[in-house]
Amino acid sequence: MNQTTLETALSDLSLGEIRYFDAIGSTNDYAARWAGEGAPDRSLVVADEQTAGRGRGARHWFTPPGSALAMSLILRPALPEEGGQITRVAGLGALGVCGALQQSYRLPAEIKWPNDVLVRGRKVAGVLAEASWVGNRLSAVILGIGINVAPNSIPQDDWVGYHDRPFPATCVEAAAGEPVARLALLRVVLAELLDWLPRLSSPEFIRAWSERLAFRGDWVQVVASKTESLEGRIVNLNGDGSLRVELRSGESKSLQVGEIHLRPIDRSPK
Ligand code: BT5
Repeated sequence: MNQTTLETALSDLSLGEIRYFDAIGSTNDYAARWAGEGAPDRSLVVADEQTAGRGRGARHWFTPPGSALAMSLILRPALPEEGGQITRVAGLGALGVCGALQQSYRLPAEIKWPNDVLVRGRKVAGVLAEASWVGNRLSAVILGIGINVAPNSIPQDDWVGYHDRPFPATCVEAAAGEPVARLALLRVVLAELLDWLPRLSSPEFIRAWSERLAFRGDWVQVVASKTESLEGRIVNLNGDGSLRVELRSGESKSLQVGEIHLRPIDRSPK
């Protein structure tokens, strides 16, 4: 992968500028800076390796060279920040990855709300949507996506970020059982995203996202912080992309994207 092969592979997509790096700290950090300097809408940052890849909060995202996809798409919102825009962009990223995995490899990809893509219960990709502000005006939303492609991209037990890894991980090659060309996969993911982008507020987008929800109808533990968690059953998505859960009391609660983690509750007989 290099600047030329990347530009050639993506030449039929309506993107802004494209910048490729052999190694970078975090593509999201670079994209936020570039957005502040006036990067055109739909500009893309891609790196072969990230040395400081980020998940939500203070978590790390593992991106060794030659085996993963790490990208950030700069989206210039047409509207000022309205409720749920960041949430929907995170959903857009997850839905784009799911669509591409289904279309290219017939993989049954699911979304662990809000931002993980799972295949058969293992995490294959993560999405990090972040707002970039100029003063109090939302200037861009940065859509970061990391996909494990080859086995090397799966974090091992001795990796620094392992201690808080709540989910077993996999990669596209292991799940599909065949070699995967990173650029071809990247192209399909971006084509899917760009296809949904104009319809982010439409009921069909919410429906498509909803249909991909992992653990729908299941009881999950919703972890909001170290000291705060509750149990609920996943009902559905609301129109703004927030997650509707039903609590044990029967009360319905809507969860917004933030520091929320879902953990399935295993109720199978031991
Ligand atoms: C995420 O956060 O899953 C969002 C990851 C977004 C990464 C992309 S790559 C391009 C762009 N630039 C960035 O700097 N970031 C974005 P979260 O739900 O907080 O999950 C993070 C947790 O996933 C970590 O604490 C680990 O437990 C685990 N993890 C880290 N790397 C992983 C990997 N490669 N595969 C599977 N799990 C991983």
